[in-house]
Amino acid sequence: MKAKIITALSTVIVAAELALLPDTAKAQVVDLTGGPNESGSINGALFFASDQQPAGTGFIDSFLRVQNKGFEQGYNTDGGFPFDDKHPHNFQHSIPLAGLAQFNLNGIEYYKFMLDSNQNGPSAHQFSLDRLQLYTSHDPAQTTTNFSTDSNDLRTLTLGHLVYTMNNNDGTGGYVVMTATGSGKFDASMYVPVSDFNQSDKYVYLYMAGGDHIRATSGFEEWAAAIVPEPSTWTLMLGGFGLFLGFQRVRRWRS
Ligand SMILES: [Ca+2]
Ligand SMILES: [Ca+2]
Repeated sequence: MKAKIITALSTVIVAAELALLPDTAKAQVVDLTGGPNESGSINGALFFASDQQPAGTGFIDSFLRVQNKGFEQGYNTDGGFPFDDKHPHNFQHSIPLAGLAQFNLNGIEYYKFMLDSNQNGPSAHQFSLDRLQLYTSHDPAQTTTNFSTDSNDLRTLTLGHLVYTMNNNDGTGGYVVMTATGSGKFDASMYVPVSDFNQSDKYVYLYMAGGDHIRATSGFEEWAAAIVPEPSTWTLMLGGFGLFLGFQRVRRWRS
């Protein structure tokens, strides 16, 4: 009897482990629409549902804004606005690799990128992140619109070293679905292993597309990266701390 229970139990455990193994045969779909605790991974990148609200509309320090109806695509570059990426360059620009903050999750170092999506109407406030590629390059202003739908050639968007790809260029394969409400509210965060990035390159490009599985609607989708605070910010913070300590000392001396 006991042996039977153990056998049954180990079958369950193996089945659960198998369910966790990446299934290369079919598309990996990460569905984040179930609530703030949803997560999943595709090709080594981790995706989490988010309802983080940095500071309301207009306060997200975005490096890429993309907007169109139906299908939309874009990437960040200082060289122009090749696809559906939005003017001006304040919100669509290069990002230095050295400026990205690192996060350790289960012993692995990651860079973090956050997506604020905005959808309504037929999309029912959902967004499908259908294509995602990251590149590093020594040049902050590369441009190309030579974007092949040939799923065998992932390097046709020639922006430097390919760091990460979620799926094929034609949008088949893995994708992420998220609840996309509120401008100024992040809907998903993504962690990409630091070891994937070519550290001898200076800049990071992020290419995204949506609309393959759910029509792109409404306002723009915008991306921000978790960055290391600027030295001037640290100076201000430490300066403030110094003032506070000085103030405490004066108070103690007076009392
Ligand atoms: Ca949003
Ligand atoms: Ca939208």
